[in-house]
Amino acid sequence: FSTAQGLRRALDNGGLFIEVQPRFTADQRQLTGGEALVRWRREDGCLIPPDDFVPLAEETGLIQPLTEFVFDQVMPLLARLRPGQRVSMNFPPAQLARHNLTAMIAARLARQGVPGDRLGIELTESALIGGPGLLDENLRELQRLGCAVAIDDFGTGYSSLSRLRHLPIDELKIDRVFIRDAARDAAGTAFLQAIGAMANALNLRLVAEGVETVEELDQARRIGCHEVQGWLWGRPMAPEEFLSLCLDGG
Ligand code: G
Ligand code: G
Ligand code: MN
Ligand code: NA
Repeated sequence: FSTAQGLRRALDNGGLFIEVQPRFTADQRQLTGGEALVRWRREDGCLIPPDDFVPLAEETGLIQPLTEFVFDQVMPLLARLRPGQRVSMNFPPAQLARHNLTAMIAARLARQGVPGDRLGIELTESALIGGPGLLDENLRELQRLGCAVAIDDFGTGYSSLSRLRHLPIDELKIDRVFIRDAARDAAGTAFLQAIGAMANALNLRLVAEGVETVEELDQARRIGCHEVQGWLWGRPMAPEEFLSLCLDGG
């Protein structure tokens, strides 16, 4: 089973790797970039999903080396993207509320010789619980670097609307349960429409997550989602495969 010790060994011995799931414009299906997703291949061969070990990493202090590992994998990809494309990373709130975060990211971008707009930052809505602080400050600085800041899994995390309104963010990624429900019944459709209206009012880009069917794609388009991510158009894949999609122009 998965232990902190096992995860630490994986960090040292190459047991972790990333996949990248592509993102597309909702209307033209043009590739806009992707999302980096970490995976753990345990020594017994089991593939452990991040939902199982990211919380373990957060509890044991391994989240910082894990985040560094993902940076090490993602940064070289950025240099190989087409202009306008970006790869986003997932951050637990605590990792975004660290001192010197922006300086560290700026230095990594400079080392690759790429502009900040190639990197996306995803944070879960639970980050919005609590008052403004270092997190907000960091997000504002990251935006100044050109990084796009997204709220991930939107709709599941009890965020306060007033926080949402004042936070420095660029986009909402609608959790896949709302995309699924919208294609299912009228109440689900109404709910998704409300999310779309709110995002419009707040001037936020909308990304639909977990789009698996044409019906779900239609719903996402109908409420004005700019971008789409999901199995219908692209599963998480090896970074090299993702890069070849990028160069094809998607
Ligand atoms: O495919 P999927 O099972 O990869 O991802 C499940 C969850 O794990 C998502 O909520 C995602 O935010 C989280 N996750 C995936 N990769 C990372 C990562 O590199 N860092 C962190 N902190 N979370 C990740
Ligand atoms: O929480 P976050 O959005 O970062 O996690 C993305 C998760 O959603 C990853 O586990 C990814 O593998 C998964 N995912 C991506 N597209 C789809 C999809 O179309 N259907 C389902 N069921 N999961 C998806
Ligand atoms: Mn995400
Ligand atoms: Na999400």
